[in-house]
Amino acid sequence: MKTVIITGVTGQDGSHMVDFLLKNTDYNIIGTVRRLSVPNHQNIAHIKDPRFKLAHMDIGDPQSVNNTVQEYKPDYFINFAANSFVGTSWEMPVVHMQSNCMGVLYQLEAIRKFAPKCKYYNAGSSEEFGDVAYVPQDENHPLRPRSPYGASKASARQIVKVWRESYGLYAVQGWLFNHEGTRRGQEFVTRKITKGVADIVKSLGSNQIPRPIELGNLSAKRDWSDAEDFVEGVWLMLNQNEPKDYVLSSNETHTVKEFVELAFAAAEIEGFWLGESGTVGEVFVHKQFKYPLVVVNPKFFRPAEVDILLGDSSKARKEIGWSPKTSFYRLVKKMVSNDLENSLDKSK
Ligand code: F7E
Repeated sequence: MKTVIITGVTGQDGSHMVDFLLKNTDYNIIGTVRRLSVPNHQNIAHIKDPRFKLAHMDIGDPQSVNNTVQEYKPDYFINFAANSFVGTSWEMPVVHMQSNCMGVLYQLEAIRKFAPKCKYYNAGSSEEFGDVAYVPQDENHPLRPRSPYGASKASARQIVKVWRESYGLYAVQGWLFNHEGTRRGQEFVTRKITKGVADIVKSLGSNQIPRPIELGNLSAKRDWSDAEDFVEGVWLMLNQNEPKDYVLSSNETHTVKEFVELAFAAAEIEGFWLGESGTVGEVFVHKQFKYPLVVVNPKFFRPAEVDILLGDSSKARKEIGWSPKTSFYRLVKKMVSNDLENSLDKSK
């Protein structure tokens, strides 16, 4: 029986990867978690399959990484653990570089020494493309990161490449464009909006004036997909004849503003925009009651923004047979419905 190690298993991508592998393979899965005084296992609480086990490992500690790889001698190692929030990477650049880049180096060294046949995947990001040179971005786009987070992922990419070419390891790093879902952390803009919409529905239902959602740059354009579709793409990337890096994306781009409009529409709330577009005075207002539903707070602006991301995943579609199944519209609807259900549950 083959063994897969997955880091970041309590997060969105790691937990979906466990679900995917339990459903589609008969492999044993070791999900690594670092010790926390208050662990958050919400995303894996539903998993009862005995093939899934947790092990303690800290990606910042090379000794613990070595021990884990030595003990389990995995056939696959999927690294989803990261400091993944771009916004805080300016506040804590060192920790981003340490976990997102040095962490990868420790893992590759452990694999080289103790499990050289192991297939390795590191989560790369469209943030590596940064202030883009052309649209849409494909595998040939230069690395031009705009954030410490993007720089850490671009550096990790070089390490993966060097270890692959120097030691013949099967090591890949896909460029994953934004991917979201019901397990998305609440600081990311999509979940912040869908959770905010659910809170507003609840307030309106109890005749209270709703608290508006405070956002930053409404004009940013992102290529959003469903995280559940992406874990399948990662698995396909890990199972080619030759190790190759691919872009995974929906090949559509939408503004944060469009996400807001669709999310309110999914909750059957009608609103309209007031104020000059692209300014801090811009506000989304309830059509009937005129309450502000979304306002701009400059606190959420970033020191340097990636204005547009739009992927071209045609190579992955052609060569590994991957394509996303969930449309942008369905993704927004699914996230809003989930947050509406959660907020109804809590009010019972
Ligand atoms: O921001 C704008 C913000 O934080 C998306 C991570 O998974 O995808 C993700 O990174 C856009 C940006 O994701 C708010 O300025 C406006 O332009 O949801 P986000 P991200 O930075 O694109 C990539 C591919 C990764 O690899 C990352 O790990 O939305 N925006 N207002 C806001 N963003 C946030 N978070 N909060 C706001 O209030």
